[in-house]
Amino acid sequence: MLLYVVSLCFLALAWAQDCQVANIQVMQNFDRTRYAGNWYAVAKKDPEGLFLIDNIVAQFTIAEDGTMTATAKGRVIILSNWEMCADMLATFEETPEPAKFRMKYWGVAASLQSGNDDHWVIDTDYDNYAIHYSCRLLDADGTCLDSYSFIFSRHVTGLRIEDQPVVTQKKNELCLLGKYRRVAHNGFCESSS
Ligand code: RTL
Repeated sequence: MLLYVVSLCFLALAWAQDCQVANIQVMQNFDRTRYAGNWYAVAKKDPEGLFLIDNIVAQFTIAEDGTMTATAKGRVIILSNWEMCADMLATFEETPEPAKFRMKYWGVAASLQSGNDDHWVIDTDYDNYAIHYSCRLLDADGTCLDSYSFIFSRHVTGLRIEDQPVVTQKKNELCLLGKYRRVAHNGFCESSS
């Protein structure tokens, strides 16, 4: 009997997790003014290709007219062995859902990557943690073929113990549990700021 109940629970969990991008729950009543300010990336799931490596700090700004922009820094390696601190800029376009944006981004140096990605805020308490998600490529079955995601903290030291369970749960809901790597902060990008 117990075994039956346990297997039913697992089945229910598997059902709940269909990994369809269209079914991903984002932050309800997202308040961008509370989201503004500095966020340290403490963990990330990488997309295909070149990406920010570590020392990643994002700063979001809300203008008087409500538009959101951001800057980001992070260590990158370009041309296969040239290490530098990437200085990035971004503008955000709204969508009908307040926590879902389109992000146009580019590097201050022209040699850096530019692009246009989804920028979804999955969950945040505004004061400690935020979970970001971006799917770059949708598969024919509605799941994501190429995604990246950041776990942001207001604290460079990482997530508070009490925020870890909810972050783990959200990673799981994104079907990305086990795919994140810790993001180190050792001051690499601080001299150029
Ligand atoms: C995040 C939020 C804040 C603004 C920006 C972001 C993403 C930056 C990316 C940069 C990639 C740079 C590369 C450079 C090497 O050429 C989501 C942190 C701009 C994705 C790969």
